[in-house]
Amino acid sequence: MTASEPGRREFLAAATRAAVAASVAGPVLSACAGERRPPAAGLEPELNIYNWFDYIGPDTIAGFEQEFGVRVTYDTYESNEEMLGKLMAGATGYDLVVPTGYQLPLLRERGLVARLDRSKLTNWDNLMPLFQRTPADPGGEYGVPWQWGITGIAWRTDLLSAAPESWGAFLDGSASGRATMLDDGREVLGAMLRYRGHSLNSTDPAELAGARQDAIKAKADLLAFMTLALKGQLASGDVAMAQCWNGDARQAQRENPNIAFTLPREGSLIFNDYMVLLRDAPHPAAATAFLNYILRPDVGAAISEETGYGTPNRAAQERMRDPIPYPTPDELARLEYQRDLGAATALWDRIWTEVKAAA
Ligand code: SPD
Repeated sequence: MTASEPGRREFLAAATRAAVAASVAGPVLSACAGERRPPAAGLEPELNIYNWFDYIGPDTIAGFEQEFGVRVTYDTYESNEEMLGKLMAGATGYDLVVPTGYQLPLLRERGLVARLDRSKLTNWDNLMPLFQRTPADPGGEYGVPWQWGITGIAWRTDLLSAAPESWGAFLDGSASGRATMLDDGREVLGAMLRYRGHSLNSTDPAELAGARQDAIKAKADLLAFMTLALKGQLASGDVAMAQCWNGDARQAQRENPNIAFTLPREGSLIFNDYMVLLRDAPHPAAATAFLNYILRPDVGAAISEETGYGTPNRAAQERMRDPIPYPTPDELARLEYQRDLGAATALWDRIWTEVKAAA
């Protein structure tokens, strides 16, 4: 396997991130040039957010800064494990992070997240009832639903002769040397478990041994395990087929309409990501104001329009020109939420390390 150069999509994404960084690095200015707007009553002057890459609206941060007089520092990550590793390493200074649902109970157990002050989340009822109470957060007490999505296969209709309908496409040479899978053990081993008809949350050592074997076989034929860079590579045609999240596939489609997205017949995962307030958040009032802000219909719609993921916000969904439809009952029957793996996490981590190290 070889690493590959970032494509135009990454270049644009990097340029956008640089522009956001530049816009948030300076003082918050009011309409009168040079005048610093004071923070809204009771808010700290700063806010530190750590979110997934390419997972926010183009004006979400700037709009909040302008209205609330709070300067935002916005950093990004590529996997839940990267984010958790940083949190576990010690105080980060972050106020808000965006874990996937399966991590929420874990973060609670480890005392890393604060209970939300729902009395200040006056826009909470804009959420669809489905998202107000979820298995990951039954009381709706610890996280504001951010976006939902699914994992599937993004592929180039002009480069492959047929749609990849099975996870087996990564094992049968369908796009030899031009395929990528996510650089994420839960995703890769989860897909291989589904391929063999198992739960993507399996903790059975024999089932995991089969997934390990398939993942190593797939790896030998991949261009790379790739997450952030895959959209650009798909758009350029260096990658013809990729394990991909649906929203990222939509983003890539904007650059190249010859990109399609398929839910494999063996099924896959569906995720809800949540924005949570960290227990040691240095700016809890500004963070809570941000949580209420993203629950506004216009703000929620702009996030979903940009990211291509589903909004949990009913009022936002109603405003969208091209809303992402919730999975049909048939699709839902093939989709599974990830769960915390408990004691089996060590086994999964060992197997993923072995897959990454395999020749
Ligand atoms: N570009 C942001 C993608 C966010 C995906 N989060 C959920 C991953 C589930 N494994």
